[in-house]
Amino acid sequence: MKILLSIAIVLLVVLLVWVFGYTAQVPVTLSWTAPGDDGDISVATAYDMRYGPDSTFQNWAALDSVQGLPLPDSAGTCQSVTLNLPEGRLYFFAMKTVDEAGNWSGISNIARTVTPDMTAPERITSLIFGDCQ
Ligand SMILES: [Ca+2]
Repeated sequence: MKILLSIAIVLLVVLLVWVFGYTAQVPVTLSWTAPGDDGDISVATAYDMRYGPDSTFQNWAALDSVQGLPLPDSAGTCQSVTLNLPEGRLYFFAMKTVDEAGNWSGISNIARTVTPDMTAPERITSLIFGDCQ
Protein backbone atom coordinates (compact mmCIF):
# COMPACT_ATOMS: atom_id res chain seq x y z
CA MET A 1 0.00 0.00 0.00
CA LYS A 2 2.85 2.38 0.88
CA ILE A 3 4.53 1.64 -2.46
CA LEU A 4 1.37 2.53 -4.37
CA LEU A 5 1.03 5.76 -2.42
CA SER A 6 4.69 6.63 -3.11
CA ILE A 7 4.25 5.93 -6.82
CA ALA A 8 1.09 8.05 -6.88
CA ILE A 9 2.91 10.96 -5.22
CA VAL A 10 5.82 10.74 -7.66
CA LEU A 11 3.42 10.64 -10.62
CA LEU A 12 1.52 13.63 -9.23
CA VAL A 13 4.75 15.64 -8.89
CA VAL A 14 5.82 14.71 -12.43
CA LEU A 15 2.39 15.69 -13.72
CA LEU A 16 2.46 19.06 -11.92
CA VAL A 17 5.95 19.84 -13.24
CA TRP A 18 4.88 18.85 -16.75
CA VAL A 19 1.64 20.87 -16.65
CA PHE A 20 2.88 23.99 -14.88
CA GLY A 21 6.56 23.93 -15.78
CA TYR A 22 9.31 24.17 -13.23
CA THR A 23 11.21 27.28 -12.35
CA ALA A 24 13.79 27.21 -9.62
CA GLN A 25 13.42 29.82 -6.90
CA VAL A 26 16.45 31.80 -5.80
CA PRO A 27 16.79 33.90 -2.64
CA VAL A 28 17.12 37.65 -3.13
CA THR A 29 17.96 39.97 -0.22
CA LEU A 30 17.17 43.66 -0.24
CA SER A 31 18.29 46.07 2.45
CA TRP A 32 17.65 49.72 3.27
CA THR A 33 18.17 52.29 5.96
CA ALA A 34 15.09 52.86 8.11
CA PRO A 35 13.62 56.36 7.85
CA GLY A 36 11.93 57.88 10.87
CA ASP A 37 8.36 58.70 11.74
CA ASP A 38 9.01 62.41 11.11
CA GLY A 39 11.63 62.71 8.43
CA ASP A 40 14.63 60.93 9.89
CA ILE A 41 13.53 61.04 13.54
CA SER A 42 11.91 58.29 15.64
CA VAL A 43 10.27 55.10 14.35
CA ALA A 44 7.84 54.80 11.42
CA THR A 45 4.88 52.40 11.43
CA ALA A 46 5.07 50.16 8.35
CA TYR A 47 6.67 49.56 4.99
CA ASP A 48 5.14 48.78 1.63
CA MET A 49 7.55 47.20 -0.86
CA ARG A 50 6.46 46.45 -4.42
CA TYR A 51 8.14 44.82 -7.38
CA GLY A 52 7.58 44.37 -11.06
CA PRO A 53 9.21 43.66 -14.42
CA ASP A 54 9.81 47.31 -15.32
CA SER A 55 11.01 50.44 -13.60
CA THR A 56 8.04 52.74 -14.14
CA PHE A 57 6.15 52.09 -10.86
CA GLN A 58 3.37 54.36 -12.16
CA ASN A 59 0.56 52.06 -11.01
CA TRP A 60 1.76 51.26 -7.50
CA ALA A 61 -1.40 49.41 -6.44
CA ALA A 62 -1.20 46.99 -9.37
CA LEU A 63 2.34 45.83 -8.58
CA ASP A 64 3.13 42.70 -6.60
CA SER A 65 3.55 43.35 -2.90
CA VAL A 66 6.41 41.87 -0.89
CA GLN A 67 5.18 39.88 2.09
CA GLY A 68 7.10 39.37 5.32
CA LEU A 69 8.63 42.82 5.61
CA PRO A 70 9.93 43.72 9.05
CA LEU A 71 8.35 46.52 11.02
CA PRO A 72 10.34 49.75 10.82
CA ASP A 73 13.18 50.03 13.30
CA SER A 74 14.71 53.25 14.63
CA ALA A 75 15.71 55.78 12.00
CA GLY A 76 19.13 55.00 10.58
CA THR A 77 18.98 51.26 11.27
CA CYS A 78 19.86 48.88 8.43
CA GLN A 79 16.97 46.51 7.70
CA SER A 80 16.53 43.76 5.15
CA VAL A 81 14.18 41.19 3.73
CA THR A 82 14.91 38.00 1.81
CA LEU A 83 12.42 36.59 -0.66
CA ASN A 84 12.46 33.76 -3.15
CA LEU A 85 11.88 34.63 -6.79
CA PRO A 86 11.92 32.63 -10.03
CA GLU A 87 15.37 32.35 -11.56
CA GLY A 88 16.64 34.23 -14.61
CA ARG A 89 14.24 37.17 -14.50
CA LEU A 90 14.59 40.93 -14.27
CA TYR A 91 12.97 42.64 -11.29
CA PHE A 92 12.65 46.20 -10.07
CA PHE A 93 11.85 46.98 -6.43
CA ALA A 94 10.74 50.11 -4.63
CA MET A 95 9.23 50.87 -1.24
CA LYS A 96 7.33 53.44 0.74
CA THR A 97 7.00 54.05 4.47
CA VAL A 98 3.96 55.14 6.48
CA ASP A 99 3.74 56.68 9.94
CA GLU A 100 1.06 56.15 12.60
CA ALA A 101 -0.96 59.08 11.25
CA GLY A 102 -1.19 57.53 7.77
CA ASN A 103 1.36 59.86 6.18
CA TRP A 104 3.10 58.03 3.34
CA SER A 105 6.61 58.80 2.18
CA GLY A 106 7.43 59.20 -1.46
CA ILE A 107 8.60 56.20 -3.46
CA SER A 108 12.17 55.14 -2.72
CA ASN A 109 14.91 54.82 -5.25
CA ILE A 110 14.45 51.80 -7.48
CA ALA A 111 16.59 48.69 -6.97
CA ARG A 112 17.15 46.42 -9.96
CA THR A 113 18.28 42.81 -10.08
CA VAL A 114 18.37 39.85 -12.42
CA THR A 115 17.89 36.62 -10.51
CA PRO A 116 20.62 34.13 -11.41
CA ASP A 117 19.96 31.23 -13.74
CA MET A 118 20.34 28.15 -11.54
CA THR A 119 19.13 25.43 -13.91
CA ALA A 120 21.78 23.55 -15.89
CA PRO A 121 21.20 22.17 -19.38
CA GLU A 122 19.94 18.62 -19.64
CA ARG A 123 22.60 15.89 -19.56
CA ILE A 124 23.42 14.62 -23.06
CA THR A 125 22.54 10.94 -23.48
CA SER A 126 22.84 10.72 -27.27
CA LEU A 127 26.61 10.94 -27.76
CA ILE A 128 27.67 8.55 -30.52
CA PHE A 129 30.40 8.07 -33.15
CA GLY A 130 29.48 9.30 -36.60
CA ASP A 131 26.63 11.57 -37.68
CA CYS A 132 23.39 12.03 -35.80
CA GLN A 133 20.89 9.30 -36.57
CA1 LIG B 1 5.15 61.42 11.16
